[in-house]
Amino acid sequence: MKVGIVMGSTSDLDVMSAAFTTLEEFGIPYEKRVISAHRAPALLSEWASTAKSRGIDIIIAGAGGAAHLPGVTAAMTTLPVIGVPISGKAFGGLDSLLSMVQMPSGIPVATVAVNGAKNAALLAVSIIALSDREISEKLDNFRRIQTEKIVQTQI
Ligand code: RP5
Repeated sequence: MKVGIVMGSTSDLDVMSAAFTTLEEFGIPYEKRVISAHRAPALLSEWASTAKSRGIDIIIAGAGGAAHLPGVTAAMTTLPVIGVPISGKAFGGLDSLLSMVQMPSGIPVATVAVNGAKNAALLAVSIIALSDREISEKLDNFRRIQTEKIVQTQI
């Protein structure tokens, strides 16, 4: 199973790199691209419509501002698309969030929190874990360690 990660600009890399590191922790292969829905729509169309045939099972799409990238991607593939709204200089990311979350009925985008690239990757891990016992065990272990850290926290 492979994840496709796409973002609208290199300025999104700081946020989106959390998705790379999380997938790497689980040993999940991924492909990453910078493709703007507005500045390079033909390239996005080609990338999204051929994603399935390249062995991609889940797409994570991050964008800021008028963040149409996840929605447009979802329109061009039936693969699950997880949207990461990225906070820009204005509005604290609310603009990006609303651009993603209010998709028209029939073309869903699973939108995570503003700058929630780590959770986007974990959601992809959960989907992969449904049919991959090894990843499922790694995810259980991740949750166990996370819980132990809280239980052992002294203040
Ligand atoms: C969006 O516009 C990108 O996803 C980015 O978050 C935002 C700003 O892009 P740059 O002007 O920094 O390239 O398309």
